[in-house]
Amino acid sequence: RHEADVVVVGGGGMGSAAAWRLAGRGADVVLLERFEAGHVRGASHGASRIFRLSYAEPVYIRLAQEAGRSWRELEAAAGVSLLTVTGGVDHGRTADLRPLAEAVEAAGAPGEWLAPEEAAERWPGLRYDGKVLFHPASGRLHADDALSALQAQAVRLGAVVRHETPVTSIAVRGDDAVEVTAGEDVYRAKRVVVAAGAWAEKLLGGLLPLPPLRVTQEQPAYFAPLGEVAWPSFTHHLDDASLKATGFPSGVYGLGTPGEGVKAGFHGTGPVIDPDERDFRPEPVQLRLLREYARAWLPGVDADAFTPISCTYTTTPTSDFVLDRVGPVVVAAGFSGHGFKFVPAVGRILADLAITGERPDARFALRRPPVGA
Ligand code: PYC
Repeated sequence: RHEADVVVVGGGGMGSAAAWRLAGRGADVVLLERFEAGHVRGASHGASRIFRLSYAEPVYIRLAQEAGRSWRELEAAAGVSLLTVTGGVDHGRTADLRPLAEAVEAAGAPGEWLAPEEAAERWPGLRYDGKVLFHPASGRLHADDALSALQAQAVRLGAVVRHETPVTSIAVRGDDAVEVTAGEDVYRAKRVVVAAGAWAEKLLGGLLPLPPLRVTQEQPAYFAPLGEVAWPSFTHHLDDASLKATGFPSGVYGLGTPGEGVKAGFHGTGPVIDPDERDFRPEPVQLRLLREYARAWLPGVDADAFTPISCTYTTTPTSDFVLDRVGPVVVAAGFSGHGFKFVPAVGRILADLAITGERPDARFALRRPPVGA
């Protein structure tokens, strides 16, 4: 039997950031992660993630702005480089990018329209067919290094991090009492923070009113670059009309990743899976479409030279995150494939929820039964 102020379940980005922020605020924290350090079974592994402030919704812009500052704080504490500003672009001839541009401008974030020729001169690895929205503050996060830094800093501040420790049950014993069982061990704490990624429903389904969470296996790839050119992070908005014309299943994102190649992927189109029954096998239809995409839109890569990547998305119906608390149980779930950039800001929110109960924007609330139901 073990005692702690807070047990964090899940050692991906969100759980690790929660442990860092909680330990920094003086809490006695134990972080339990079911797999080994550096595993690739979740959604926080790999060499790159997009960092961007470019959201149409102010709440996400503010959260990304906070995260940007916190990434720098973590870099300074850990003495590592995690966020590289490369600039980023949104493009797509048929997409209406004006709401995005307006939201970014209203939030005081930098942004600029470029003609397609101008964009092609700056970043010849991409092809453009319309006006391009340029975001100078966007860039690349090193996900693996970020995870190591978060856990190391949490430990430096007094947290205990245990890998290969799968949690089998969570039992609420009172408003300030919860028992977390991992094999033979029972951890008794005032709070539990559950940031279990694809396993959220399995661990919390009976305890909390989670929205439907769709767990998918996604299939991006690293493509071999053809030359030494600069790469922005990019979002190519292929809307319904252009989808019909091209056969591509959705919007495409990507970014240059030194040492690995140019990462590109369709956003949230993979098959629904059980995270305990994944085959990790490259998905041939998605890979074929991705190569066709690269051939058509990424003149800076060899479309036939690529390394497949496998990861999971856990997606809510609105793609909004769930960050909330019921009794002693704090939940972080449903990052819907766009969460990593926000990791340290989410860590702060989870620490607030656990320590003071302060809730973030109502957009992140759990579904609650209607009054009278
Ligand atoms: O945040 O832009 C993003 C993103 C796209 C796909 C994965 N993350």
